[in-house]
Amino acid sequence: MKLYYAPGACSIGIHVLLEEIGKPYQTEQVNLRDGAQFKPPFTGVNAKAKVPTLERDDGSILTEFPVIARWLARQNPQANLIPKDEEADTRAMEYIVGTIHSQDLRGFFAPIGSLRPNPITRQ
Ligand SMILES: N[C@@H](CCC(=O)N[C@@H](CS)C(=O)NCC(=O)O)C(=O)O
Repeated sequence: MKLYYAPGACSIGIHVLLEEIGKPYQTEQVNLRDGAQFKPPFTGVNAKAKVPTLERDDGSILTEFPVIARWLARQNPQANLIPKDEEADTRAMEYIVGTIHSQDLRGFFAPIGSLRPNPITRQ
């Protein structure tokens, strides 16, 4: 497997999952500041020009953070990354997609106390 990532980007979440799973993987940095996402060879990998992008061992490409996260979790049940119960699984995905991906990842990079909570979710 190979994770295409960028420093300071949400691809860190997939990187964390790969570390949790503990199986070998490769990484390739995509320099978003230089616009590498809009140029070959990366556009040949993911025409949506976004990280995270995951190349699986069969060469196929997965895009979209929640999709990659879910696939990794389901492929690696020993890592206990996702609940087996359907309702708990649904709620976990709701949290991951709505809260961790869209809001909390900012917290990795922003100074403590500099973020205002979402006025609706208060998180
Ligand atoms: N819907 C995508 C969004 C991914 C995304 O926005 N990635 C950002 C980094 S956090 C990116 O690659 N930005 C490059 C750009 O928009 O040019 C997902 O869930 O994976």
